[in-house]
Order: sequence, then C-alpha cells, then structure tokens
Amino acid sequence: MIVSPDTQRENRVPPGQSETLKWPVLDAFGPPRINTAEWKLSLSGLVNQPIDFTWEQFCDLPRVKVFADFHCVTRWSRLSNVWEGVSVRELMERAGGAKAEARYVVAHGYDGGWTTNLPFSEFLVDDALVATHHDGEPLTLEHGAPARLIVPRLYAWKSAKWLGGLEFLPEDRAGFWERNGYHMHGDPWAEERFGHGW
Ligand SMILES: Nc1nc2c(c(=O)[nH]1)N[C@H]1C(S)=C(S)[C@@H](COP(=O)(O)O)O[C@H]1N2
Ligand SMILES: [Mo]
Repeated sequence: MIVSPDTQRENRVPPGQSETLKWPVLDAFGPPRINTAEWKLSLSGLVNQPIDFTWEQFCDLPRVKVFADFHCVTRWSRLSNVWEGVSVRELMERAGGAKAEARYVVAHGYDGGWTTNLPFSEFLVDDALVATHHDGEPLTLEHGAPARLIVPRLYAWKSAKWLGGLEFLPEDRAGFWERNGYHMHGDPWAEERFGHGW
C-alpha cells in the first residue's frame, strides 16, 4: 500500500477544514451514464505515444492501493480512504512517458465536457491514481464510476470523476471550476481555494 505523505502529518486536517465521517457527493452536472463497452481513457497531447485504453485493457493493468485523505474546498475532509486502481506512473509508462515540454494536465470527465487542470509535477506523484475502488468496494456511479482520478495532495475538485481523458499541455488551461474562479493549483495546506480575479 502506498501511503500518501499528508496522512503522516501530526495534524491531518488542513486549515479551514473539518473532518466528516460521511462521504458527501459533489459535482456540477450529476453523473453521466457510461457503458464500459464504449468507455475509453485517452492519454493525449504531449506524451510520446498517445494511447486510448479500452475498459478491458485498463482492467488488465497492474494495480495499486493508496491510503490518503480527501479534502473538499467546501470545507469537509474525509480522512483515511483506501483507493485502488492504476497509478498515474503506470499509465504514463504505457504512453511512452511525457514529452519534456509537458507542464500541465487537463483531466476530462464524461459529464458534459467537465474539466479540471493541474500542474504536471503535482500529477505525476506516487499517490496519484485512476481509481475504480474505494475502501474495498467498487466506486458508486455518484462517486465517479467506472474510474476517477485521485490526486490526494490537492483539493478534491482536481480529482476528476467519470474520467475519460488526460491531456498533457505546455501551458496551463483553466478547467470548469477554475474558469469560475477556483485556484489553478489548489493546495489545501496553503488554502489555495480561489484564484486571482475572484
Ligand atoms: N467529472 C467531474 N469530476 C468532479 C466533479 C464534477 O463536477 N465532475 N466535481 C469535483 C468536486 S467539486 C469535488 S469536491 C469532488 C467530489 O467528489 P465526491 O463527489 O466523490 O465526494 O469531485 C470532483 N470531481
Ligand atoms: Mo468541490
């Protein structure tokens, strides 16, 4: 099991957050219906070998478990989650690695073009994965099934549910909430909730 470094802090609840034992559902448009026969996960843009995984191909990849906390910008934190899925490092290897110019990532959801952006250096870390399971159970549709991105070190809105694509870019490009004022980076320990111009 990979242990997310923030779970080893003495105080695991970032400033301005409160612990919740429940797991609230938050999204902009509600869940899309995704048929795994049609599902794909595409890695595109600045990777050496752009690739589309079918559901079968994705399920055949080596899997990891990650122990991590989950911090929502609406001020709840759910501690001690066990996520299971495919590490982003594994996915990047299958795409031949990123090109040197790749500096940012845009994650695309299947929910009507929803996106979120993050720095590549925050994405390619040991505790980031594309998860299919949470605490030993398959993800429910409302929490992002069949597969969602999990980036534990950033606020939860960067963890795209219903993940369909990862796009690698030379420059930052605001996603859905970021265009509406959310922070381009989103570090919960620095309370990067809202960005410039908010
Ligand atoms: N595709 C997609 N992913 C998304 C969202 C969304 O609207 N669409 N909302 C984000 C927000 S704002 C949060 S706080 C987390 C919430 O995840 P949860 O509903 O599993 O708690 O999902 C994030 N991922
Ligand atoms: Mo959120």
